[in-house]
Amino acid sequence: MSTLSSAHLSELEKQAIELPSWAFGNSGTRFRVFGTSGTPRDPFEKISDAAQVHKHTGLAPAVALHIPWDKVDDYEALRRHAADNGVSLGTVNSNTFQDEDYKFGALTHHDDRIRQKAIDHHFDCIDVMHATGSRDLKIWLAEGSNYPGQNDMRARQDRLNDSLQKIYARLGEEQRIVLEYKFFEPSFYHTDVPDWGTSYVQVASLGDRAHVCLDTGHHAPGTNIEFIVMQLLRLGRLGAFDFNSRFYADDDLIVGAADPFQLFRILYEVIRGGGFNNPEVTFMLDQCHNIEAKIPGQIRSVLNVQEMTARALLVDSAALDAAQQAHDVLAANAVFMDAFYTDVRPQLAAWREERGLNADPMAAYAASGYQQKIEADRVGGVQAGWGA
Ligand code: PSV
Ligand code: MN
Repeated sequence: MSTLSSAHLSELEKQAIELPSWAFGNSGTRFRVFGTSGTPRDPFEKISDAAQVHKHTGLAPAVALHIPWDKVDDYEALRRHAADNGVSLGTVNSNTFQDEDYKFGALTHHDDRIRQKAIDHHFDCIDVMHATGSRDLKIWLAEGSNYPGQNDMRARQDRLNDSLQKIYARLGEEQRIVLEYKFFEPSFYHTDVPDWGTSYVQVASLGDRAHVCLDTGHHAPGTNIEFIVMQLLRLGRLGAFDFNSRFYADDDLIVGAADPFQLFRILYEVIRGGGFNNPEVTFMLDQCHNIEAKIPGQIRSVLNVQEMTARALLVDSAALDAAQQAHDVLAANAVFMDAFYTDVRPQLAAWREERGLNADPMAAYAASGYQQKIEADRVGGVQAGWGA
C-alpha cells in the first residue's frame, strides 16, 4: 500500500482552493430557497464564514466575489476585513443574468446600448479588482436561445468577440479573464459559450491573459472531463476550475460527492499536465448548499479535493509508463486503481496535527462554537442569497 512521501506532503501543503462567497448565502432550486439560521447578511459576514474554512483546513486562503451580490461601498475595507481574518479576496465574477435588459443577451446583444451596458459592468468589475487586489475576472454568460431560428448564432459569436476584446483591453497588466462554458441552461436550444472549444477560440483571440474556466458541472453526462483538462493544459489555456459535482445538470453539489473517481482522474491529469500548485491554474469551488450546513459543506468540499489530490499524487508514474510502453493494459489500469483505492485519510489526519491543525476539521468546526455564535448574533437584517 502506498504512502504519501514528504515530497508529496510538501506539495499538498501548498494547495490552495478559492471559496465562492455565494456558498455562504442562501440558495435553492427554482422551487424554493430555504433560509438558514446564521446566514450572512452582507459580504463582510460571508468573508468571516469563509475564513473559518481556512482556519480549520489550511486549504482555502482566498474568497471569490460576485458583483453585484458582493457590492460594498468600500472595497478597501472589505480587503482589510479579509486580511484581518487571514484570507484574501480572489476572483471577481461578473453577473449579466439578473437584469431585465439581458433577457435576450448581454455581451452578444444586437442592441448596442444593452451590449455596452454589459461591457460597462465588466469595466466596473475591473475597477473592483483593482481595489480588492484580485487578479482574475471570471465571465460566465447566460446567453443563447430557446428555439431554432430565434437568433443569428454566428452574428452573436462576432459580437461576443468584440465585447470580449473591449473588456480585455481594459484589464490591468497583471489581470486576466477566465471565460467559463456551460452546455445548457438557462438557454435550452443554443448557448453562446457552450463548450471548451468555443471558450478556447474566443480567449485565444484575445491574448495571453485570457484563459478557459472549466466548471466540472457544465458538461453532458458521460463527458470525459479529464481529457478536456489534459487538452487545455497542453494548450496553455486552462486558467481556472470551478469544482462541484453533479448527478443530472448543473447541480452545484459538493465536489467529489457524486463521483470521487472522476475527481481523482481530473486531478491526475492536472498533476500530469503541470497544473497543480501552478499559479496560472486557479482551483475554485462553485457550489451552493441548499439543504446542508454551509460552512461544514465547504470544509467537506476542500477536504475532498485534498484527498483526491493526495491519491492522484500516489500514482506510480514510472510503473504506469512502463505498463503503457509494454501495452500492458491491465497493469496500467491497476497502477491507476491502486492509487485511487488508497485511503489517505489517516495519513492526512496525522499530518494535519503536525501542522497545528485539528486532525478532523469537521469535528473541530462543530466544537468551535462559531455556528452557535453566528446563529445568536445574526438576528435581523436580510439574509444574503442570489441577488443580495
Ligand atoms: C451558473 O451556472 C453558475 O453556476 C456558473 O457556473 C458561474 O460560475 C456561477 O453561476 C456564478 O456566476
Ligand atoms: Mn461555475
